[in-house]
Amino acid sequence: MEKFTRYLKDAWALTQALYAPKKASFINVSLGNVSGDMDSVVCSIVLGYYLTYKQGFYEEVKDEIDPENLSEEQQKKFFVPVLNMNKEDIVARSDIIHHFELNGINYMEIPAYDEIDLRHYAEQGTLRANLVDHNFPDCNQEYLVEHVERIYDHHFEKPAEYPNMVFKDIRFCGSAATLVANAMLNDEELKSELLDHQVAWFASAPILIDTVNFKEKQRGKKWDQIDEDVYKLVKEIAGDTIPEDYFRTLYLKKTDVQTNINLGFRLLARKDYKNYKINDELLGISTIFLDINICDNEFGAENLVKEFDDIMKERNLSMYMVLTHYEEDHDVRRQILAYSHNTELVEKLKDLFSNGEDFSTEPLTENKLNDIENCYVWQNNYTSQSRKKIEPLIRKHFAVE
Ligand SMILES: [Mn+2]
Repeated sequence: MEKFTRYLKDAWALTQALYAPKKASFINVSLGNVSGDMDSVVCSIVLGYYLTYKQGFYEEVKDEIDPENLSEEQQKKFFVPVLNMNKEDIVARSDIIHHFELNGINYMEIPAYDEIDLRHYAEQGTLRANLVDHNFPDCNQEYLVEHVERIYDHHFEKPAEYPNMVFKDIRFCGSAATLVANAMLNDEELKSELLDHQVAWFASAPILIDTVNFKEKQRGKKWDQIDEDVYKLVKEIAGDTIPEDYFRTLYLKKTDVQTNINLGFRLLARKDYKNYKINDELLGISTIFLDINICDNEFGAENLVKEFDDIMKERNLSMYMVLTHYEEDHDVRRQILAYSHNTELVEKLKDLFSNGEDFSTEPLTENKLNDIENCYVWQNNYTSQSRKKIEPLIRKHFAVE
């Protein structure tokens, strides 16, 4: 059996036999960020695979795995990939599902955050966490801090104390997959063994997506030289395995209007979502690939607000926002929605988006969501304003009294 396939099979067998029923005497996890995008999902798997072989798990366990009889020492050498989302939410990621299917990976057999009680293992002191595609745990996962052992990330580094850190590679580039593939490519001992054509193809998807297919205009802003260098090598190994025009295929899977409508707003809200702690308030932001007017027409304003309330309750939010990203006349367009039960908080957001000099917004008066109490929707004419750019502006706005 191919090394990668064997690793995935064993990760699922161990999850069912040991990790999920809290029977493991030790667990190493490889965890992406809570947005659960292609980069995070692919990297948690590829990093887990790499570390498991790197730490010599398969030098000891040569024959078929027998979970019940794995010693603690052996368990310490296995790194289980964990999708940082609830299992049922994976179906919302149409691009990831497509990529998994083409690679022959059954996503239902990749462990998810709600299937393994990491908090339990943290309390027992038998957990080690390897973070990829983020360098600080989500605000609902801060209990992980003292258990973090490795970080591979391409975001701005948050200053933090990690008492058990053994390795980190944090630097600006397009995707965490670049850094994980780079680690494998630089591993003289294992590279030719582990980075076969399937793994190379599997790891290539986030690099393509996050560099926007190496869009020249974004060089130095969204991606860097290392992405280009690593991708060249990865592509050489993957060869013809990578389908023609794969970036476009994945992009369409992610953004196709009908596919997104079919998911329904409940899944859309959870498909590309992040939490932020602003002062003492929790803000949740969903990025969706649909015009908010289409949401209004397809799902109805009343139902949408019910979904806002649901996700706010589920994630303990005091503010909720939706950022849309869609195409019209071959141009990207964006809208902002802000909602809260707390009038004071939502007015503060309204003040920022309506009057802040960093925004060029117009209220979407014809959208029914705008008639709902404490709910505001704007067309945003600055199309570069992603969640990553808006979040610090909100933080700054809330810092001044
Ligand atoms: Mn990333």
